[in-house]
Amino acid sequence: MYTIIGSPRSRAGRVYWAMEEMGLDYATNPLKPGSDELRAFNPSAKSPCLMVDEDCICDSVAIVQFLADRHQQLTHPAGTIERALQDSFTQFVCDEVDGALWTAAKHSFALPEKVRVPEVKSAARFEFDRAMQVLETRLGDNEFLTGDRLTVPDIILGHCGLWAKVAKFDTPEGPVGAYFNRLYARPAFAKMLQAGAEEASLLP
Ligand SMILES: N[C@@H](CCC(=O)N[C@@H](CS)C(=O)NCC(=O)O)C(=O)O
Repeated sequence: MYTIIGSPRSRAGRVYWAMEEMGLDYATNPLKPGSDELRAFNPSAKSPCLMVDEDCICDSVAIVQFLADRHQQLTHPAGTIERALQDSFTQFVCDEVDGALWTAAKHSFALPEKVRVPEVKSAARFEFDRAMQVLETRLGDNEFLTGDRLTVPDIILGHCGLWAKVAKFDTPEGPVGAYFNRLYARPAFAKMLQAGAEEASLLP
């Protein structure tokens, strides 16, 4: 019923992780970002996409929130204040955390070399550090972003934390570091990492 299109070592990892958290069955098709095969599913040739029978959904946040709504897990119900606060966290993570990491990635390798502006990367680090400070304030004493249970923005942010490690961005210690460690300790997160490691071992 579900096929994840995209490598677990891309933003598709968020979908793998969410599927594992929810105990859902899925098939995989780890197409490469930018490939013509992926463009057949998403005109932007970006991953992830999710096939739901014959329908194709693009964008990691849309996919994870769709799964959460459909299976009534990892989310507060639509139309509640709790859900509005949850969505506010999701937007914060996309704008300020993913945005900073993606800007650095685009100007490191994702854009064609001739249009890259390497100086932009220091601004991206500045934005990331500032977002981590805001995160510390917004997280407060909560175990997860919206309180005591994992919801969609935790998945998106936890994946960004992993991405930050790989990109050698510093994540703070203290409450934010402890929060990320709680996410990394989850068995479903480990399953996502395992899928990525298995895929890497298959590469030529
Ligand atoms: N907002 C999208 C971003 C998707 C995206 O940029 N994916 C990257 C891989 S992590 C990609 O496919 N990049 C290829 C490109 O930019 O050409 C999402 O969260 O799914």
